[in-house]
Amino acid sequence: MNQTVDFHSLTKKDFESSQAVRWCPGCGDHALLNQIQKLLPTLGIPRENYAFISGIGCSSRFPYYMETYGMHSIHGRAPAIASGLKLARPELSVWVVTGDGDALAIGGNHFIHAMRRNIGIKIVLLNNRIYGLTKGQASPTSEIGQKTKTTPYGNIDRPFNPVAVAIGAGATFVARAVDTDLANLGAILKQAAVHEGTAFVEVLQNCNMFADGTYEALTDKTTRDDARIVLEHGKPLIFGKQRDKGIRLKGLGPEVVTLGAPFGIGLSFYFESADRIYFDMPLAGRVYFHRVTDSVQPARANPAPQAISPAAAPAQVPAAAPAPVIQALVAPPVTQIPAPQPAMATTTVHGASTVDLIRQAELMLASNALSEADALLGQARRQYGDHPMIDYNLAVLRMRQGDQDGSVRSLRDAFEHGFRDFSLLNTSTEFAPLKRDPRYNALMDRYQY
Ligand SMILES: Cc1ncc(C[n+]2csc(CCOP(=O)(O)OP(=O)(O)O)c2C)c(N)n1
Ligand code: SF4
Ligand SMILES: [Mg+2]
Repeated sequence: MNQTVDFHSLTKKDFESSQAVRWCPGCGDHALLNQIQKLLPTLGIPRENYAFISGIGCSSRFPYYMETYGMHSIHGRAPAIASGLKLARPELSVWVVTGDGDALAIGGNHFIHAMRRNIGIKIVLLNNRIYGLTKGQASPTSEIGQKTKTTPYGNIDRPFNPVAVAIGAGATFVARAVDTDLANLGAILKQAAVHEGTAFVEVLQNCNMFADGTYEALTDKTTRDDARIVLEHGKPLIFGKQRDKGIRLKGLGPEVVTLGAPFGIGLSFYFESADRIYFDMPLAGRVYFHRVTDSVQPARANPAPQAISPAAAPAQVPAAAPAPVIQALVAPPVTQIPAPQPAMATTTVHGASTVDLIRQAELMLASNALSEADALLGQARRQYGDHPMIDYNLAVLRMRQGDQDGSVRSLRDAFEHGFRDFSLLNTSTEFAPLKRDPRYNALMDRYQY
């Protein structure tokens, strides 16, 4: 590193190394590099107190490009090295930059313990759902059905959700950002930097060489507003291009509703403490809600469970709410689905992956477009064969069609093909009549234990 510069006068340029940046043009990694180089001079930390540690991968080339101390270390082991450094020199700002392969495959064990120990390192995971450096093999975050060099007929493994893994491992700060939304990425990185414990930031990053467009629905102007919820402190969960979508509780599970629509009751949640509340949308219309610590304030329900119009909703933001802090961005899978208009099914299905077909079918179910859902599930079945989520959604569809026998059959197929999401069954109201059917209980007895 060059000579020490007075940290009061540091600029972005002071963090740019002399190394030529060798990522492909258009790679999402550039965005992170830029945002970090912009952020560090604003933190009031001397440059020699920063260290960037990485493993192996395209993303792990990061330390070369930073004019700070750092180490391009061994595959998957960056958290171990960073932990050692942070323990020996707690005054340092120690960052790990890693990839989905580096952090979650070979380095999975180190990653979870770094969260658990909470010693104050900052971990940024560039998740491109692929091994980029080694030219396109499936990673632990590759999607079901994703075609890669190692999965030429489509990936059959369910992907990790890195944020859920981090929460499960006891992380005290988690966030998710998209590489193309620079303002949001920058704001999240700043929050991570000032967080006292270990902070985890997943960056949804496009690899334009080997998994191009994997987050297209999140980044495309025409779909992104309906596909993302930006969690802002003290603000109601409204999203969508028309700002007309919200989240409400259905039974014990949250669901997406259209504000003011006949079936839309309105918002059920406000964020009291965004850094402790996490939403995910692994499949369309289904949202999991987690509290990360016991100290989180209870989510506040809407005063009256009645339809509210989009125009009325902002009035419910507490007047004295602190300045909004963009904390986390939700979630890739749902975003890959176009808005639930039956007409779109025919235009968007062509060439869609099986997982997209299933998600579109779930959206159709959510808007009660039963014949469209049936067609999509049929197409998914022809394309993929047996898949537990095809069966599960067929079971829902059959219930909606009043075909209880068909629903039981589909549910049995779902179990046969590996479906084990019992919490989903327990909380779903779809199967309420079926739960009194002895065949349902027999299935639960057989597969639950
Ligand atoms: C011990 C070891 N095993 C395997 C490899 C080969 N290898 C290099 S990078 C990589 C995966 C990197 O994927 P990811 O972390 O997602 O980084 P990306 O290139 O996508 O940014 C693998 C398997 C290695 N270098 N060392
Ligand atoms: S191969 Fe993919 S991840 Fe690697 S530099 Fe190129 S675009 Fe980025
Ligand atoms: Mg990768």
